[in-house]
Amino acid sequence: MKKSATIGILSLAAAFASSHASADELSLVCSAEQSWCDLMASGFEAKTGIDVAMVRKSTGETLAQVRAEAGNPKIDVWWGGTGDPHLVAAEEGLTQASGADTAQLLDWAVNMHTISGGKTVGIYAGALGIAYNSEILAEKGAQPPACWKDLMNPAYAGEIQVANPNSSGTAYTELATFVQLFGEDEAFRLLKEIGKNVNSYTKSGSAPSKAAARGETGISIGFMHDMVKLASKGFPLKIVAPCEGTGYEVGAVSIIEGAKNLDAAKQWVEYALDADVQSLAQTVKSFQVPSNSNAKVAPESPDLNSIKLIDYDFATYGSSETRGRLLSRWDAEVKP
Ligand code: S7P
Repeated sequence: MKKSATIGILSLAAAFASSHASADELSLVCSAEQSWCDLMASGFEAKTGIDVAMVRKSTGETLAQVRAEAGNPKIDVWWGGTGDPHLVAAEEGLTQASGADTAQLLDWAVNMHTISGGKTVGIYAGALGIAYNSEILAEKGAQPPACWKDLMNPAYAGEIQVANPNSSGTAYTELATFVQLFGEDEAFRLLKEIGKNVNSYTKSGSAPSKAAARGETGISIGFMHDMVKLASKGFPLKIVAPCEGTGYEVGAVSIIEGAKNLDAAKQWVEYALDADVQSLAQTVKSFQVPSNSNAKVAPESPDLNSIKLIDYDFATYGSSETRGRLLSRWDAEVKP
């Protein structure tokens, strides 16, 4: 055989091999905190012998990737991140039924499974809140906020940080929460007013509270469990459950439509819903409430029963039309 033909066959074989990944691999995008992502991936590898290739991405960014790769996905499983974009992916046919066993799961986790026709399922929950750096506000002589509407106070000029809802599931939860609490037009008016005090719209939802902890900004909006994690490390961060009430997330896991490692992906979903696996989250200071009713809840986890939570409408705010419309409006009216 001529040398050029041999090279051709070898490269065809290599191309075939790369498009038919072996059964002991799993390609994962993780939208939770890096330390929890790493713990989950290494635990799965140890348990199953399946190699996990993982990247960490924010929730909105992951949805954009899954949309861009529709028909030829590079990802098998999307684990973590707020549930609304997982529901959007399900509605758009970008994810598939996982056959998840929901028998031990709490109602809010099963709800995601039901709404999506079995294409996503809840793995944890957490409430949205406000954090402030007590040293910074004291230096400025500013009173701490107690309500969402307090964030319009000119005393906080340049002191508020929050993520961009296009890339961040956390910030989309905030946008959807405002619309559900105040009505759409009033929500956008408030977000625009608060925007006058915002110093930066970050890509990732947990970045603002990290910045507040380090003293780079006075106030952040984000998930309370991320704030608790930082406060438990000794940062001067105080956490506020807003007086008007607040929204919450149900973090989710989904298998991508056309996943090349479907069997491994289904094993991941089973693993992610396991009570013992979920109980390990607190060892890396991830303090969300686990979805398996037999998993251990960390003493540090914000108690969702004692926070004034809205009845978050996941079917509506996790729909492709509503998310797209609210993000376009945010771009037109709030984005600097
Ligand atoms: O840090 C954990 C967490 O708050 O991050 C997820 C979040 O959606 C991912 O960050 P983005 O806001 O950047 O998308 C939450 O699901 C999770 O609780």
